[in-house]
Amino acid sequence: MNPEQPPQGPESPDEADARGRPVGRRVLLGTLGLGALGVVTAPTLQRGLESFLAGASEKDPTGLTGLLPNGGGFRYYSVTSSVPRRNAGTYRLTVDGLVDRPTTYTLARLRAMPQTRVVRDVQCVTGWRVPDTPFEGVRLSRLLDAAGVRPGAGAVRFTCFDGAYSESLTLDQARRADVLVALRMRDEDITHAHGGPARLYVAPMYFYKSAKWLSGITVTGDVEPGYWEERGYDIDAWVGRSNGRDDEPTS
Ligand SMILES: Nc1nc2c(c(=O)[nH]1)N[C@H]1C(S)=C(S)[C@@H](COP(=O)(O)O)O[C@H]1N2
Ligand SMILES: [Mo]
Repeated sequence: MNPEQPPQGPESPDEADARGRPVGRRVLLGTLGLGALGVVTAPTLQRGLESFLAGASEKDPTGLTGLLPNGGGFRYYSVTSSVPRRNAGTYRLTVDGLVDRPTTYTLARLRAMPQTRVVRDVQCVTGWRVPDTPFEGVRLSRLLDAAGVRPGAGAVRFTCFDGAYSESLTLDQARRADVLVALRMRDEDITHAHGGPARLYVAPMYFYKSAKWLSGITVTGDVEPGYWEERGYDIDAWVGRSNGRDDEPTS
């Protein structure tokens, strides 16, 4: 069983109902269904829904998944039941480890750097795929070059301000032109639910590599398995060439 997926793995509210899920989840998915139809649009309502989702996850030990309002097919994932909010005033991204110049970035400073836009499909390892999704932000390679990676370094570890999630890439993977510290998604600032104000975006790999709520980039000697990788997912997560799946590559 894929640990990311709820026990019966519903892919839509209707399927969920047909399978006679417990009332709690039916209510949750029904509410999300309304949102997906565009009924929930105001930011304040969306915020309310997010906290409702956070509360619901506490009763669901499998973790929280569901369709987001106006989510365009994306599902909300978090391994924690709540995540603190960071904004332009409070957000910080630290680059440290085997580097000559450890650096802490504010959001303003990241926004002032050259921005790269990448448009690819998004593929989750549980099966869902969203076509042609624009992500925009600072190339990870640029941040690594600015910090000055030391000889002997071989990997990069990512940590998150949810306090739980982590990810990793080899240095070669991290230096790809389609790997970003993304500030925008679908041509809008990344929302809290999608991991804003900044998330990792690793275009050629399953979406679990794209760590939300990114707060730390640490250059290391060797790859350290990330959150899901300690729970069975492949560390080299190329779409279509890992995790026993044969999806069309995304990049
Ligand atoms: N911090 C954090 N990042 C995360 C996750 C998470 O639970 N926590 N889930 C991963 C998985 S499995 C997926 S599919 C995507 C979901 O991103 P979305 O919620 O924006 O659709 O985020 C990835 N990054
Ligand atoms: Mo995922």
